[in-house]
Amino acid sequence: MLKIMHTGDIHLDSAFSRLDSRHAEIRRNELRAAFTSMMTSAKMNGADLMLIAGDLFDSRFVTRETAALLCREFASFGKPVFIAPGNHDPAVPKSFWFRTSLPENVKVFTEPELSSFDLDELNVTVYGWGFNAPDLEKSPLTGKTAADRSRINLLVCHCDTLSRVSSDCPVTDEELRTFGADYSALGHIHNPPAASEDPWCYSGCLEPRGFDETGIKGACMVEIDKKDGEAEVSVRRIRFAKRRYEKGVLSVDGAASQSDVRAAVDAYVRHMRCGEDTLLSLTLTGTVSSGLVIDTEALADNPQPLFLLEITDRTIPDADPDVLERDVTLRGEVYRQLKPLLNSEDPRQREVGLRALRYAMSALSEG
Ligand SMILES: [Mn+2]
Repeated sequence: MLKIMHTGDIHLDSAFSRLDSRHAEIRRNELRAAFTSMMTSAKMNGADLMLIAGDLFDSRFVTRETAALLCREFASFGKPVFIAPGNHDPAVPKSFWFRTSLPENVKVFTEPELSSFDLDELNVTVYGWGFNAPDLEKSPLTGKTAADRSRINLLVCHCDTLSRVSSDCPVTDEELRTFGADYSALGHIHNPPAASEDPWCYSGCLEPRGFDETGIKGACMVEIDKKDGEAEVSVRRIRFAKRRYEKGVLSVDGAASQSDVRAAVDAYVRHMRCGEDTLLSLTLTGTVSSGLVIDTEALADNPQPLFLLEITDRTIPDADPDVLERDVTLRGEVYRQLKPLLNSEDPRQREVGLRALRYAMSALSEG
């Protein structure tokens, strides 16, 4: 039984620039901690080797701290580690891959053509390639097949199987099938598609970095049993991410005050069992009292028990257009002035109109 830890898209040293400096600093440390947890798990689970399918780093700039951490962790793992650089960390001249002396057990695919390493004591051949520029337009797998079917053949690479015109190494399912690896460890797609019967898989990112990477993230523990040329492969996903990003839509229909909205948000957070590991982006919808201006910043400030809360207000003020149209007071006049905006084809213009109407109704209701 061969055990493999398959990871990728770790994006170490990401800036997390959408967060404020305090949260960004926490997240940068957590990203390194997720990497360390993954390495510890590989050791504890008795992995025979590790495949890192690209984008280990977010860019070509690697901090000294991170470089030291990698060397330490890889050396302590002690088993073979294969790395296939991706579009974020290509093996360009003077990059980390050529500047750093990595422990002996680490092998890096620095060429954009298919090559391989043999591990005779495991009867394994590891195939792969690496980006040597930010773009890789041609599939290195075209017309290739794994040479010796009596061995366990593995492939590790950063590629895009979802688009045939990708500049991030387009590879087709057919090419993977024809190549015939017993397992292909892929990187690039951060939200991996649902598991299929095919012997290849995207690990997904190790730690999510934005609201486009929702759900639980981690790496794959792969087990391969090969007898008489037939491989049995099982893939288990393990969570290593310290945090999760979630998106939600909450109707606050009928809310008349900021405290009504706050109560609804609190109830939602409890109901969804979101805790301190969660960064939540919540969109408020529904029809609310026409004088209510929801203070989204106040709601997002100190968002216990969440790590971070972002609120988008998409509610509609409860104002009857027919009544306002005939209203001879200032309220009616404001409405008639804002009507072109409120009925605009452009959703941005409509939003401006709605917001203006809310502020006006709020001001007028307070006399
Ligand atoms: Mn990536």
